[in-house]
Amino acid sequence: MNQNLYLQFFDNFSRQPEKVLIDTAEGTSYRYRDVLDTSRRLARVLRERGVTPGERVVVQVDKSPQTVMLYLACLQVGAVYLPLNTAYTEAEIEYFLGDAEPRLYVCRPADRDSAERLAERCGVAAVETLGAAADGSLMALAEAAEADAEIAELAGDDLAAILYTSGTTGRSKGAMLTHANLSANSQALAETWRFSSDDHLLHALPIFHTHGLFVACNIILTVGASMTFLPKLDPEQLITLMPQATVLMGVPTFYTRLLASPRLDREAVRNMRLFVSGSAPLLAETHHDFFERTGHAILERYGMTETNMNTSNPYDGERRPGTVGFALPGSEVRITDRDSGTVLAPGETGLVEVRGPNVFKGYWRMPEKTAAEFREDGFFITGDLGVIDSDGYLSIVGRDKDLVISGGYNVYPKEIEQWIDELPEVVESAVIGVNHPDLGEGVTAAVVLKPGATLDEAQVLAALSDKVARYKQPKRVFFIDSLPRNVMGKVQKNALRERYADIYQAPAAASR
Ligand code: MCA
Ligand code: AMP
Repeated sequence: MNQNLYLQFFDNFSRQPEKVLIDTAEGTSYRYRDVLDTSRRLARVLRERGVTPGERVVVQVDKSPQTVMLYLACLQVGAVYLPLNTAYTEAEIEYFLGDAEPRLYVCRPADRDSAERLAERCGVAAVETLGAAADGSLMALAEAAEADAEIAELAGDDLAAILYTSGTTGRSKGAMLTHANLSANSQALAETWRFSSDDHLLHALPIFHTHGLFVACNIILTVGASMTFLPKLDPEQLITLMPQATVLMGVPTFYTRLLASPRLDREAVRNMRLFVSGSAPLLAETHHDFFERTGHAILERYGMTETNMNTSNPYDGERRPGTVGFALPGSEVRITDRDSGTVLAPGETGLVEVRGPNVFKGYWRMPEKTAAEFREDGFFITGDLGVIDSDGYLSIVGRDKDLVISGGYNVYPKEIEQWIDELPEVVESAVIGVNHPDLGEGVTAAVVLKPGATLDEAQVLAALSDKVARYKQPKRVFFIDSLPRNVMGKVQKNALRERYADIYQAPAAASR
């Protein structure tokens, strides 16, 4: 049987062709039949460009309904969809192109020249462009192409997507997600969160990561619902649109910014049935404040690029602030001892490990890294620290991995430290996440200079500007005489976090 994820969505296109699938704040709407037609034309273009099953299509474009059509076309022809954060710099993209060896690279129209340069350097055969206003060479080709209805025959284990996640050491790793992974997870979520074709989602997340693409779009496509695509978070716009919607998905910053608006009240949310939060810890305080103001208990869930979604608070039943709920249907979660690997009892804190059809196939061309993160019995070691209480609720209490999560985006300190350490004036540096009222954690650097060297904050930031995406760059840089170390010589990042704990709390410093 053909296990292509595309087939999980396909019935909705024939069942309800006239229904709107995606609309925009500007008033443009795309019915199921429009999306099907354009995605089939794009499928033809992909095939004409020589994209065959298993080949990668790298996509770094602004959010638009056409991006979803391209994603569907990739699924249809069996290509591996590889979205990239639009904030990535040329230096970052070059690595991804070289590592993934895509057949086609789709970029923003304004990036065409640099994309062609990069493609040539990395041996990528074809470059096309796609703009947020449905402009660019790809859509022009699609308009001229015949619709292609052939659906690639695939096994569940075949790759649907690769998403790069940075690592605690060295190079970024491409997480290989299969058709079966994405299919199982969107079905489990649709069931757990009681999605139906009557739902209308407010979609203000980016669509180059798991949250906005697989959690949000795949659920909508699975149940035949609809969504409003918004280019980015604008809390006032969300509040204005809530009366026409039923569900919102966001990172915690969505909810703190919504709460900052006096317009958020019970009347504004009267038509909404569900608010979901994930990608970073939601403060219990935010959960309580939101409940006070709206009468809605935000439903917090926990996931990872490698595993899709693992756990969720219940739809019916108590949504406990500060917890991420229970394993999704078909998935398992356990807590193990960090050193011995033995399974721990409820109430004991240890490593969070997960197993299930949602868990990825491995890292692209990195079998050893993949093997190192799985137990022999198939559990994946997430690198998060957690505890399961006596009622079965999981809480994420920390991270074993050195990771900062800023506004829902992951930043691996090592990557930033390496660039700072390359500066001739610098002896060493440590990058940490410090409590930030808007972003949860603010990327912060502590830098030790060579004796007699001079360097200021602006110079460090300028040196990073073309190296790493803006959201990864420190919000503040501090200079210190030496980094605090334990007896083993390991940098004590906790001590640094304490030292700088208040820097983003003062109103002036909190500004971005
Ligand atoms: C933007 N900026 C940021 C961030 N976003 N800085 C640090 N962290 C961020 N997250 C910077 C920009 O570079 C810019 O800097 C300035 O802030 C304003 O940019 P703007 O685009 O206007 O930002 P914004 O609209 O205020 O965005 C903040 C945001 C956004 C709404 C929190 O980052 C966002 O939508 N985050 C969601 C991320 C996400 O989808 N994560 C899911 C990953 P300057 O002005 O200096 O140039 S998937 C995942 O984690 C797993 C699987 C899971 O469980 O979901
Ligand atoms: P990513 O690698 O971008 O997919 O980010 C995954 C990481 O985000 C997880 O390993 C967790 O550390 C974190 N995360 C996601 N959801 C939550 C949540 N609800 N609470 C705490 N941490 C979360």
